[in-house]
Amino acid sequence: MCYRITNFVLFFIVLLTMCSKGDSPTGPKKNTPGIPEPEGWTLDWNDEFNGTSLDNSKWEYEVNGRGGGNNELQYYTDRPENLFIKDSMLVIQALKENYTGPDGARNYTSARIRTLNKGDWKYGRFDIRAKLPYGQGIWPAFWMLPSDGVYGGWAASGEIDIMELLGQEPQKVYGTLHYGGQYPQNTHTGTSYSLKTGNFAQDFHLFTLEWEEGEIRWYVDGQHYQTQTQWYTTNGKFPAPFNQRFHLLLNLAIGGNWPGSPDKSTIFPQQIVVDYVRVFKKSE
Ligand SMILES: [Ca+2]
Repeated sequence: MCYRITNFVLFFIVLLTMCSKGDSPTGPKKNTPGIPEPEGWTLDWNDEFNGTSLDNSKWEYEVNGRGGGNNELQYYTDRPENLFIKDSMLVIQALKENYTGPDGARNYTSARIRTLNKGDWKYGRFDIRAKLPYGQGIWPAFWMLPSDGVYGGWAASGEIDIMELLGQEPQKVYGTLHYGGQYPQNTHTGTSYSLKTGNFAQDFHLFTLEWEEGEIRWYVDGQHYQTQTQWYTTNGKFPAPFNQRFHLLLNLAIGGNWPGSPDKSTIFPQQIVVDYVRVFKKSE
């Protein structure tokens, strides 16, 4: 009897502990338990990349050789050569190789993934811990596009760039908003953050975007470097277009209008290594 009571009490303690982590012990596990939450924010979605392959319930590959609207040189594939999970890290790998697909022949391959209709958020905090590639013509990006496009074609419905880096300046990252009218009536505003020593290819860094109604903030390693509160769209009132659902994109572009092409100095392969992607909602 005594033994059974002890067991019963133990069972309740275990049950209470499990419940206090926010997951029902029998229900579906939405998030990885034990993820630390920044003050004022509650975990809503995350990928720690603990599996053996990309989680298709969270991500979708974008396979094409169309150049991303920027005359980029890569063919994005869904092959393990270009994207794999290793040591609880997501690796997006750009290769210099001849590759031919339905969109034609390209001299580089890479990968681009998104959370469209699997992870879509209006407001939130987005944390991405990653090590970035380097070299002339190398262009990694963590960014967001509108999931519904209610204000019209790019960039009337907006674009939020959490982090972009040009590999020829591997110590500097950019945070940018694109908005205004549909191309070519669009505009953009943003700024950059530079490391005082070293570069983003040498070690992991935390890239954070905090998006609230009427205000968007950018951080690197918890250091705030930009706030934007002014934008517009020709097809809606402020805070449009940044008052609708957006989804995440991670990609490693090669070449294109902004970075220019790789040259003899560029070393391949190049990798983005992502430790985790975590999305938080403002705590009630
Ligand atoms: Ca991880």
